[in-house]
Amino acid sequence: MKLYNADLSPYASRVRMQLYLKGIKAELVAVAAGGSHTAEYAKMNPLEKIPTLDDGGFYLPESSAIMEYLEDTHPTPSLRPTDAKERAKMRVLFNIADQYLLTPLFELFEQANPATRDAKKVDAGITDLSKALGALEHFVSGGKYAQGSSATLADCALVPALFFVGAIGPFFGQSNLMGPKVKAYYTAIQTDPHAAKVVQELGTALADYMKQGA
Ligand SMILES: N[C@@H](CCC(=O)N[C@@H](CS)C(=O)NCC(=O)O)C(=O)O
Repeated sequence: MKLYNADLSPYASRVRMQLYLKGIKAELVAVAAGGSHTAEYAKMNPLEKIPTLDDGGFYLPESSAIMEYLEDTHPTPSLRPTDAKERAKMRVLFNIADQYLLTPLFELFEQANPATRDAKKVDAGITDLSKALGALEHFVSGGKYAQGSSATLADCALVPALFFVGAIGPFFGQSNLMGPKVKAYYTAIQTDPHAAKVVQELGTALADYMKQGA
């Protein structure tokens, strides 16, 4: 099995965290910047996005579809709660990371350079991000895992998103955006070696990216 990956991608990072948590040995194939927009890549994934899973010639795009597929094909350990209400809550937490956190984070990332910054876009981004973090504060447990006593797909999505909250906020003088439960959760989840590995990979990839941009 292969995962077409970029260490800095929050979408690929959530799949890597799932692979680590489940002990699935997949080959990580690094896709260079722009590499998803080649004819060869588009044959596997016409959406031209990272990640793509290759399971023996079965090519699957979209991180959430990949993650559900991996749960179906590798059921243990399960990262989906069995209780219907807990499973539904996992999907809410996942969507908060996937849509409500990542959308303003990408918008803010584009405004990182003070020389070309649009103050209105920054204000809108910080407002949306704060609102999403407020919703997360409502739903998250505040313990080691986003919900319950073991890792779920929600943790896989939240860890990369919260890494970017911590990394991007300071560009705009916002180093304290997380509420107390989210902050406690993000600190505690990093005692899980698989989460810590993903945070470390993201940190290295971001440092490399900043060096290239400088
Ligand atoms: N909905 C997709 C989003 C994937 C995505 O946007 N990946 C980014 C990397 S962070 C990408 O491939 N960007 C390349 C581009 O759009 O040119 C998923 O969940 O996999």
